[in-house]
Amino acid sequence: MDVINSAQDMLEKGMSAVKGAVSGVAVENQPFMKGFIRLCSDGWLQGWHERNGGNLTYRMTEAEVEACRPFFYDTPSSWVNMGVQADNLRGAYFATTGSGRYMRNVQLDPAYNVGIVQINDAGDSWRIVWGLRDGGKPTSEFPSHFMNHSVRVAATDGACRIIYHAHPDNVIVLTKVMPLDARTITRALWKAMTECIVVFPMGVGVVEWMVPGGADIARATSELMKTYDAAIWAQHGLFVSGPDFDTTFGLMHTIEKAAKIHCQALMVNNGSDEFMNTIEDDGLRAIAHDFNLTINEAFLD
Ligand code: 2HA
Ligand code: ZN
Repeated sequence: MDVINSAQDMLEKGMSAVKGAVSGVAVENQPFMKGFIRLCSDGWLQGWHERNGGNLTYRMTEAEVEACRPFFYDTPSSWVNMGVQADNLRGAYFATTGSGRYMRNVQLDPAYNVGIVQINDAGDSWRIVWGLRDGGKPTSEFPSHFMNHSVRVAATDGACRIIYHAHPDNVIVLTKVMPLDARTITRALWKAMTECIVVFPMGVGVVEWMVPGGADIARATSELMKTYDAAIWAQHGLFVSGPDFDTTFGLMHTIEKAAKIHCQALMVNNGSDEFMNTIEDDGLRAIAHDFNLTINEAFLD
């Protein structure tokens, strides 16, 4: 009887997978994946993703996992240990760009350039269940994304779903000419453009130059992401986090625009900040008051 029941069970599961695959919405057309693809294209158009630069991960909801499950591989990849671990991401599913694959190409062929990975019950390994066709792997920065997700999920009561890394020019320029100090760089950005303190009231963290792609830079970045929702990597780029694609892309865009204004103002002023108009600290306090913001007070004089 048991054998018959389990055979019936298997048949039903098989049938529902077939039905889902026939009638369901393809992974590429799921709303979260459309948002994912659009962000990759927008980042490319901004000039932040030369060659295979930059990467994106999205933590899927349970409903999104179920909508995609009929399209998952019958045989997922083997488990790959990440060298980092997170209790609050045990069993999670992430959409991720591929290592060595180009943001520019995501829109043309999502199933080749993007994948879905499942995290194991121990919270320390991934396996590919969809996409990353032809031997692809998750982004080389997956350990950093994973640790940042863990810290931001905890810091935002589960609201954070996205980690986005890009190579925006002007942020990188700032790290070549300014002290690598979160307070100094945040103050320059806040004072470049009035709405910055509204968009990133806690400021921006700064990681000194480090070798990319490993567990060390992952730990250093995630330590900062306990406080900030964005962290600069010196001479490399920027990591941002957020609850949805608009907010996350908007944070990257705003920080880069403020960096550009700061750089250009210095350039047209012959590299000097003498005689430059600025937003005084009391002005920043007044914005915080009127917009009811909790800001990083330690960054004000
Ligand atoms: O090539 O941006 O930091 C992807 C990267 C690595
Ligand atoms: Zn990078």
